[in-house]
Amino acid sequence: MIVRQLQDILNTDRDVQTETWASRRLLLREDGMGFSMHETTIFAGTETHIWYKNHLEAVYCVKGEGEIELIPSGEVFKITPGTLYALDKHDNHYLRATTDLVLVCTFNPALVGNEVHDKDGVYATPEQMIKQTGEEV
Ligand code: 9YT
Repeated sequence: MIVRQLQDILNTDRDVQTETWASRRLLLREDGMGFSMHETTIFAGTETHIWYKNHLEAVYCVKGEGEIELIPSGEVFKITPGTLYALDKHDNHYLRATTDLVLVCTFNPALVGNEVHDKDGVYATPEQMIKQTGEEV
């Protein structure tokens, strides 16, 4: 059984920071669950372009306010506490935070470690990540 506290992973390799978000990776591929689970804060006033071509992601909002705009349709969905969205079609989108947005995010396949978006908003595949870090598949 795995029991972990958010405070135990802050400021470790599982605490990944970018200009627009901080992602605390509570479960990763090495934990063997078949998915990863993160607590992610999207910083107030930011816009992030995201396109998970290699992953499915489900997101549950626990705090804050924001929106998603789908590309290219321009359809907008509000995000408030209690909202779940699932990118079941690898949906290309902008994520905007009006206030700090606290989200619980799950990824299938599980993230390997310190994935960040490339210029197109994509995370590398587990195989590409493992090649970069030299870890076993
Ligand atoms: C909602 C979303 O995808 N935000 C970007 C960060 C990502 N959730 C992560 O790596 O935790």
